[in-house]
Amino acid sequence: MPAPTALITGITGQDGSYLAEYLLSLGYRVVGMTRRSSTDVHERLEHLLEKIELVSGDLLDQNSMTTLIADIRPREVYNLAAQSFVPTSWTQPVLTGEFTGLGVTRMLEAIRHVDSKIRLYQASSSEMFGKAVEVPQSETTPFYPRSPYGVAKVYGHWITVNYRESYDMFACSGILFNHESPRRGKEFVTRKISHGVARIKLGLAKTLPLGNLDAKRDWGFAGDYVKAMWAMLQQDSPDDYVVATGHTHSVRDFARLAFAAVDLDWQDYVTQDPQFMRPAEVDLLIGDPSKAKRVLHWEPETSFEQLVQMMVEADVQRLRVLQAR
Ligand code: NAP
Ligand code: F7E
Repeated sequence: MPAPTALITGITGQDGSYLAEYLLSLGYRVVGMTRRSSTDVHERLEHLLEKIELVSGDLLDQNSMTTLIADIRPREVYNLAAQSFVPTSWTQPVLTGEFTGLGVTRMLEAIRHVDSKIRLYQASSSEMFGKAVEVPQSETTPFYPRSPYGVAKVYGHWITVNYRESYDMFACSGILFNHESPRRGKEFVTRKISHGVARIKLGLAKTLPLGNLDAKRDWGFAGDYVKAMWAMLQQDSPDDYVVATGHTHSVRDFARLAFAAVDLDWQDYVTQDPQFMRPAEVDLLIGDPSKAKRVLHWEPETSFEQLVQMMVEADVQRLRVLQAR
C-alpha cells in the first residue's frame, strides 16, 4: 500500500513541526502548506526539510487552497494555520477573523469541491470557553469567548460541525487547551518566561516584565497533543474532542518553577507591566479530557513540572550556544 498523504497547514508553527515529525514516524508522506514570504527561514522545520514537501498557499486565497487539495489529494488535512496570538487579535481583529475564522470555511470548501471523503482536523481552542460557565470544561460546555481570536475560533468550530452535518464530511474539531514546548513562539507567556529566565541566568537581562500573574491555564506538552490530532482522524466516525491535562496552574506558578529550575527566586526578577494586561481576560481554564482518554486512548505523557524544566533547559542551552559563537 502506498504511504498515506497528509497536508498540514501551519506547518512552520509550533504544532506543525511536532505533527510533521509524528506523521513521518508513522510512515506518512507529509506535505506542508506555507505562505509566501521574502525569506525562507523555517527554523522549526530545518531538521525535517529533506523529509517533507513544502507547497505554497494562503488561508486568504480560496483558489490556492482548492488547487493544493486537487494536486496533492491527501487522505488527511490538518488545518493548523491561524493568527494564533490572542493580544494581536485585538489590534488586528478583521485579519484574525479572515485567517482564523473564514480560513476554515475556505479549507472546507476546497475539500468539499475536490473530494468530500478527505478527512479534516480543525485546530479549535480552549479560548472558545473564555469566561468559562462551568469547571472543568468539556465538549458540552457552552462557549463564551473573550477575544476576537476566541470569537473567530468559535466560528471555525461551528462551521466545521456544520459542514460535517450538512455534507457528511469527516471533519473533526480538536478543542485543545494550551500546549507548549521549547518551540513555542517567544510572545506566549510560557516561552517568554523560559527565555527570560535563561537570559537572566546568563547575565543578559535583569528583569522579566509580565502581565496578569493570576491567570490559570491547563498547560500540556505540544508533542503529546499532536498525537490526539492524528487519533481523531483514525476513528470510524468524526467527532469533537477536548484535549487537556485536567490540571491547572497560574502564570505565577509557572514563573516560580521556571526560576527555581536555575536556582533563582522569581520574586527578585518578575515585574508587572500594564502593557501585558488584556482588555478582557480568561481567568481560569481547566479541561476535562475524559472523552479523548476513553475513545482515542490518548493520555498526556508530560507533567507540568517536566514541561517547565524542559523549556528552561532548552532556552539556557540555546543561549549558551549563541554566546559561545
Ligand atoms: P503558531 O505557532 O502561531 O503557528 C501558526 C501557523 O499558521 C504558522 O505556520 C503560520 O505561518 C501559519 N499561518 C498564519 N497565517 C497564515 C495564512 N494566512 N496562510 C497560511 N498560513 C498561515 O500556532 P501553534 O501554537 O502551532 O497552533 C496551531 C493551531 O492550533 C493554531 O490554529 C492555533 O490557533 C491552534 N491552537 C493552539 C493552541 C496552543 O496552545 N498552541 C491551543 C489551541 C489551539 P507563518 O510561519 O508564515 O507565520
Ligand atoms: O497567555 C497571561 C495572559 O499568550 C496565557 C494560544 O496558543 O493558548 C494560547 O492563548 C495567559 C493569559 O496564551 C503575560 O494574560 C501574563 O491569561 O501564553 P498566552 P493564551 O492567551 O492562553 C490558547 C489555547 C490558544 O488557542 C492560543 O492560540 O498568560 N500573561 N503575562 C501573559 N501572556 C503573555 N502572552 N505575555 C505576558 O507577558
